[in-house]
Amino acid sequence: MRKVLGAVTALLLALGVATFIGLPGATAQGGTGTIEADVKYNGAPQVEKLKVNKDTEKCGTEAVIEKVVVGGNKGLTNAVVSVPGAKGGGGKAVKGMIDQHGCKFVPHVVVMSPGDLEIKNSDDILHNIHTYSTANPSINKAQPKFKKVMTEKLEKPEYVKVTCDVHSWMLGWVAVTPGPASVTDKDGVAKIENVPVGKQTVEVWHETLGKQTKEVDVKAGQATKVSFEMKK
Ligand SMILES: [Cu+2]
Repeated sequence: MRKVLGAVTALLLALGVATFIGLPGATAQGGTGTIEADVKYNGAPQVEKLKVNKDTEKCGTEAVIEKVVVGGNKGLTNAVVSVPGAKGGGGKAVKGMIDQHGCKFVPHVVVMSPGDLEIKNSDDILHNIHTYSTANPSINKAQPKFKKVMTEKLEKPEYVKVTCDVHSWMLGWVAVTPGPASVTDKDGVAKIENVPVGKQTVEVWHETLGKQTKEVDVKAGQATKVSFEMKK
């Protein structure tokens, strides 16, 4: 009996020490960490320019369609970085919001949790919202100038293309992601907070360069860095 008690005490002590100094394999404490993704593109930017002759007082006379935006140090802008498997982590649901402003969808790429997408019209002219999707029902609705805000539902994870049938050049994307997500900035960097600790798959998606995934190991209260290089 004494031997058994001794062994149990030793085991408890070892576990206690392991937990205290945070050894790998110590009792899981849960918690969340941050992922810092760095997305690069080793190619030329792709920008199209178009003459505009409709609603020019709001739209201007030239439309700039930014398909691939590359910043300093080859950073790729407008890529969605997400952790699709991290459902129900420390993250909160994110409501989608897109604005038809200056005859552009602002922001060009928006991320949201499955649920409501709020569509604004701050132009005081007629716009339309037309989505191209497979998992979600398609939306094709006029948004007259007096309709400042419309709310639509996108319940299923998907990358949804958004256009306006009134202004053919208008193009935006809505990323409906089950887990936490973020969009890369002008340097190609995206930070995702509140990712549950442990092995996670990070997904990067870009409207013209496709998708890539990588595995990371997220540690509590720490930033885990991951780099991607998108190809044509
Ligand atoms: Cu429009």
